[in-house]
Amino acid sequence: MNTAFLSIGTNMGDREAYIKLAIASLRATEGIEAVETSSIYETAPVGLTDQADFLNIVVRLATTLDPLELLTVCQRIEQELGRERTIRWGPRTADLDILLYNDDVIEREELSVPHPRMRERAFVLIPLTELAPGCIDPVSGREFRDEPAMQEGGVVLWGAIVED
Ligand code: GSY
Repeated sequence: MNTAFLSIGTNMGDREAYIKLAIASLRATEGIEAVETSSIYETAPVGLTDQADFLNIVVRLATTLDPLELLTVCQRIEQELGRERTIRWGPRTADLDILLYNDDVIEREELSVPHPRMRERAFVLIPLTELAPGCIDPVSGREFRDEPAMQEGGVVLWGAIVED
């Protein structure tokens, strides 16, 4: 069994509903055996700042899927939830990024793991370290909770996932 962490972000429409749908879709996927969720955080947009605030969470998966199969699942869920890749860094119904896959370091055209920008993103680091406080960066060997970006503002606890 493999352990993977994903980041899920949304800043369009009913943001909580999109997060719940993404999780339900992960749970219904063959080869994903367990899904644990962080709290939901409301986060100021990073990159293109003139857009609505995001809801972000991180999920931990137990999975038999390999990294590229998991990438395909993430892309399928983004499509199911109506994501259109119009503006780079722009608003989206749901964005699912693979952050970590075991302690693997993957550099392929389609996929880089650990996610190349995760160390600079408080909206990733804060929910990740809530779920896995001692989680270690397989590249640097340092704990993610020691990253300077953990101290940035703009990330506010919004609530827990309430199962329907
Ligand atoms: O890469 C994820 C999409 N995204 C986000 C996000 O999920 N949250 C915040 N706060 N800013 C973001 N900018 C982009 S692009």
